[in-house]
Amino acid sequence: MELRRVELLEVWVRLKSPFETSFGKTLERPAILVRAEERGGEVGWGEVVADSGPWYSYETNETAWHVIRDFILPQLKGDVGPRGFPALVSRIRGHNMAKAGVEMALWDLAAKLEGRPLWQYIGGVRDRIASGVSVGIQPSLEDLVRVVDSYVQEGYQRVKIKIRPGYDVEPVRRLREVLGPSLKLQVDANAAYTLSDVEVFRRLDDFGLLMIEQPLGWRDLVDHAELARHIRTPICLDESVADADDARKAYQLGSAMIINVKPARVGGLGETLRIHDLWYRQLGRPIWIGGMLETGVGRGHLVAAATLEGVRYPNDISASSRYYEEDIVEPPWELNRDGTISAPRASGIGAEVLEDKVRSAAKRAYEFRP
Ligand code: OSB
Ligand code: MG
Repeated sequence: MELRRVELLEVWVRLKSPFETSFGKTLERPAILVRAEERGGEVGWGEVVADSGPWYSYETNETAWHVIRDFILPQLKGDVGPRGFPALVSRIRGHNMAKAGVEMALWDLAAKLEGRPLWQYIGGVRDRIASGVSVGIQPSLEDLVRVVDSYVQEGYQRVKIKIRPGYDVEPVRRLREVLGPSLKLQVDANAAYTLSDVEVFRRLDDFGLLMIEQPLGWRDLVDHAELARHIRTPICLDESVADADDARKAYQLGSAMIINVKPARVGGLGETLRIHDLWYRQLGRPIWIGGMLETGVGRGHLVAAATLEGVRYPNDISASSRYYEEDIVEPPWELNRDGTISAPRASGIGAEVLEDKVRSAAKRAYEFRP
């Protein structure tokens, strides 16, 4: 397809409640929305999830704005599509969130041009996805129990809690005591531990967790493989897997049984599909889809990814209302009573962006004409 213009619109969105992890606390986050319009006037949307500081990864909204404006957009001349996009930007090392935001706008656009929901366009196999919730570090264990219980009442199929040194075994023990052994529970350390903490993970083995997400270094594969030899709970990698090649190495080393695939972290839906092909189709191991507190735009892409066959655990894809007072799409993403989110019937990501609202709220904008 031939593009007429591509716009970047940066909005800041405020969370309903602060989201605290081992690397910091988020109250408000930048979202760079990518609006790609082709010659016939059809429009696709993507979202860049890079935060304002380089804490989860080295990318920030500033680095993403720079890399997209100065290096990615100039490549979008002539006939471009989502499948050919990775080759256009392959000279750019890293900056996967910047690439993903643009790539996903092209996927939404390509699916819309064919009049098909994005999830069907990428080969998804289910029309509802299992929804879990990721719960930040809480001021007290009482707060944690109250917050987790309210999400369980809403119907979320599993709970992930953030942990960090000093806030790990006790929160898990408390949740098991109060909410029982059948709650699907897992923890995410966001790389806050080292191999010298193996005893913490041995103790967590007693609580029947589904998995432990990214316990060790953000780029590490070797130490995770060593840790896996000392504990029973499966290890799930998040930060350490930036592409399908990392996934292959994680398999060869024995670093993980499961991968939390975040389309933004791996550079988009194309690389998501490659990881899925390798990890699930070839190696027979499960994935699930993680989030980065996306607005309704990025969430649409997450929902599409979660319809892939190899997604075998509930996802970090919650309803719009879990994050924001008001979303920037219509309809907002809603949780069904059975703890699922329905994959849309409408074409593309299946939700309309509230464009007037986005334009009037935008802190900055940039327009590229190929
Ligand atoms: O590690 O999965 C993570 C949010 C921001 C940065 C990192 C992570 C998270 C989450 C939230 O856990 C998942 C969601 O979008 O609900
Ligand atoms: Mg994580």
